[in-house]
Amino acid sequence: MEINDDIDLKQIKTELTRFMMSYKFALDEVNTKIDILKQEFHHIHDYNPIEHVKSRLKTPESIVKKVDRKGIELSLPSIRENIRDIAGIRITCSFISDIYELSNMLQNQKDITVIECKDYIKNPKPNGYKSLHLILQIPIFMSDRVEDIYIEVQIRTIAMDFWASLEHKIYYKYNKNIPKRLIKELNEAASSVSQLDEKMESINKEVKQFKESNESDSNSRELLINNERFNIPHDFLTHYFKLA
Ligand code: 0O2
Repeated sequence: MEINDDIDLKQIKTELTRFMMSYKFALDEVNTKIDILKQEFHHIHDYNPIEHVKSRLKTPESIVKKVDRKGIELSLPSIRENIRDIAGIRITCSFISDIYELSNMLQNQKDITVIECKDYIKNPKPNGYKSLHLILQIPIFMSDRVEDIYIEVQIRTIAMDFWASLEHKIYYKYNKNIPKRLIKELNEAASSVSQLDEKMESINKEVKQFKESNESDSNSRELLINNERFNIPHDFLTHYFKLA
């Protein structure tokens, strides 16, 4: 009996580990994509749109709680299909326009399937919560199989993130029963966040236009890649000018 219990526990542990690993691989893959987009974006726009990226795997305890809450079957295939935020990535951007640009760049990747896009920026939650939520699906190639894995990507500005972190703390401090006065104040803070984001966006737009009109680098015969300067070979230039 004891030996059988051991065998069963071992099997369960192996299955659960394989299950969780597939989400870890999905995180690795999407994090690499985000890093490439960040570098490319930096090169094109000459500034870094991503302030920080945080990824997390939902704990098995928290998965089981959600299974309970949603009333779904407690089996791995059912969890795989119904709990779509086991792998989660939160990207914090500088400006609202960066959020949409980054989201489009991700959505246009060939191996990514967009399952759902919830725009809580255009349609904030009643408490004032703002963020862009994407549920994506990505194939993960393993030694003996390919798994299509769901991953949730939340994209928001620094200001939206500041608000959401505080709201989250308050929500749990008051055990989900936030006093009316605080709800009102949080709502007011959410409006201030939106105003700040709009102001920052318009200042950034103006700075960008100023920079573009003063661009002197476009006539230089150098390339800047990974902070290193490279000369464009003379023959390369004459070849291309001949073709033009
Ligand atoms: P954690 O620990 O962040 O993962 P779902 O329960 O996901 O099936 P729902 O509510 O439609 O259904 O999902 P939605 O709206 O996409 O929100 C999921 C996640 O967004 C939450 O995850 C939070 O991270 C964040 N979020 C949504 N609404 C709020 C809010 O009002 N305030 C804050 N601070 N965050 C919010 P979890 O699962 O709650 O937790």
